[in-house]
Amino acid sequence: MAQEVEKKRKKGRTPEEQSLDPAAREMLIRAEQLGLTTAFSRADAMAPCPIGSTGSCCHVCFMGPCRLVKDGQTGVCGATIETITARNFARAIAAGASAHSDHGRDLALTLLAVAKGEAQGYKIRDPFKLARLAEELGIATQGRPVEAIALDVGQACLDMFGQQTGEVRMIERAPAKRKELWRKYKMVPRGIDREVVDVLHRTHMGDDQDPEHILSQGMRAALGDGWGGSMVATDLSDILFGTPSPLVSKMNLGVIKKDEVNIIVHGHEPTLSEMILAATSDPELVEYAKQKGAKGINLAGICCTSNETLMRQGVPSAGNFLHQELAIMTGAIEAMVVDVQCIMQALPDLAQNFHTEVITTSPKVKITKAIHIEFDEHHALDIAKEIVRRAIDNYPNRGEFQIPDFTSDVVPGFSHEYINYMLGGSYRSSFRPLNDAIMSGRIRGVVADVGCNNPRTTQDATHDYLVRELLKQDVLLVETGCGAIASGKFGLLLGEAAMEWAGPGLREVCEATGMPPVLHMGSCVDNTRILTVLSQVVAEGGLGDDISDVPAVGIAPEWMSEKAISIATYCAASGAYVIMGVKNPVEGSQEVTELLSTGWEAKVGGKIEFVVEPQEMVRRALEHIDKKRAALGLPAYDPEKFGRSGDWRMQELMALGPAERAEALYGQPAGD
Ligand code: BF8
Repeated sequence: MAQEVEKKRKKGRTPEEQSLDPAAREMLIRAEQLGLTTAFSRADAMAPCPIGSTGSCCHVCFMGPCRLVKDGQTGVCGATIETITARNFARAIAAGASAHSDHGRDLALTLLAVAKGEAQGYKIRDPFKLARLAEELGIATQGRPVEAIALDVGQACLDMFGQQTGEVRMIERAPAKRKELWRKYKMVPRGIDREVVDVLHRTHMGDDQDPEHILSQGMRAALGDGWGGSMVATDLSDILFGTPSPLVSKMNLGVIKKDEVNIIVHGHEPTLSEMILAATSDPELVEYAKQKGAKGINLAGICCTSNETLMRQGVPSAGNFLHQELAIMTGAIEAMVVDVQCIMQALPDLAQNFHTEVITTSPKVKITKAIHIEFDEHHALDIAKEIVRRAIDNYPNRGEFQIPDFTSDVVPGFSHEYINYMLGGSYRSSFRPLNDAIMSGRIRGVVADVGCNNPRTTQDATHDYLVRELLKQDVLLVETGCGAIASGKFGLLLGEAAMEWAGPGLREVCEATGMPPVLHMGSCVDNTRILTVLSQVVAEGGLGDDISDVPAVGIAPEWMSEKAISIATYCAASGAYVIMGVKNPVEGSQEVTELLSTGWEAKVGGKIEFVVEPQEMVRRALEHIDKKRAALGLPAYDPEKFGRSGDWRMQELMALGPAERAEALYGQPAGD
């Protein structure tokens, strides 16, 4: 069999080259044995378009598309390579910001429906967060029923999308200096939708043709995502489904159960998946599953839907973006229920080889050959039950299956509220201990490892490399999206990772607080939690007076989506240094490449650089962190200075004989 597989593999990579994950490798071998394609094999078979991939193809009008391949060449209208690459990049920001922000809008509509008593099965799980947000938005809370506050908050959030003038309210969370800078450059979003429309307008044929000017509006639209749509999504999800705090769960394809009805929720919005979760524990449906010969109903997630249900309810994660086909490939999935974003069109065709039903649910997303059961929050629980019943009915149709026996324990659930509480305790919750640890050099700096998988790289390999190397350098890691799932699959979202990987100073902090050295902060919309943490760290004092002063870096090493471009842009516009892997989408223009890096750094203090080599990503991240430490007048990072306390120290001491131990502890041998 192995030889046959080898013969079939014409020029593609081996499973070891395609993924770092042993569960994925097992499924990739199965795919070859069954003669099925995956995103991995399709990526191997199809080289990226050499013109489009560098941002050099202009298709904003129908005199073209114009493909610029020679120095000095222009499009039919005279558009230069600089204008074309900048326009393409800005349009990607607009699309990414739209996807994130629409997610936020749907949650505002759900909150309004809940407030009016029209959303079946939902309730407000975090009324305290609702009250805090209400106060922030200038909405009265004293003596008012929760529903009345929710109605006003939902409406205020919804209004931010269609607002035409003024400033999106959430930017008030940013440090004062940052807001001044945004105001100076007219970059404060006036309304979430408005800035996206502005990008689409000005990149239409014959409008804005100055790359710097186009990209400046790109930043404005992205800020409308990060400090607008996505921030609304995070806050309202917490209010409706609970603000995360640490819990224990499992990750990887081994969470699929051989003797239960397996349902995978995949996509992004928690509104549907939370109801499916409720339906899977309905006693009648559990009994129905047993009648069909299953031991129960097992729910697992993929992609950011997984992050949403994992962070709040501990629902196990079957994996990240590139696991969606591999989960179906097990042959043990009765239903894959999807909503929006990051859903491969290949799923329904692949599912035809098994008994799996792919069920689309969003009014915005239909896929040919998938079953469409449209979701509506007014009848959410009934629809969720219908879907679960359908999956149970499908259980007897299951044929031969193969579930990789790989899972890892994980501890996710680090909302910014919990990090605040964890560091300071309930009586003095604050970011002071984190600031102190960074200022003393115990923690060298912070890196956010975020973003997707991309089949053009080895799945998870760069995420994994970065995390381990940066931990060794006493860098605290925060993670979201598919990057967090990559770390989870390799056992890095656990306190034990500090003992194994963290440098001496970081290990001391982890031992003292009990926190893991890699904090899973949620889905991609929850990158806003990172913005909030950075703003609160600045407010706490000692690490400068703007986000751009903090020794912190964002890295999206395996990115692939337009949402990743929007996130990178709002982080840079907020003052962060962002490294993106895989490839440079504006490679066609050196000028625009520099504009995004040195140009933006001079203007807003943050920048985007495209770096393919993982070692170079680490080098640049550390260099930036050390540069920011020096600018703040903090002591230079010195790994020798810390690590002389805590469990690690205890282990060292216990390994010594009694006399040496006494000498190490008290400076003199016992009995002297
Ligand atoms: O929003 S990290 S592959 S799942 S785009 Fe998609 Fe990328 Fe995963 Fe979540 Ni984010």
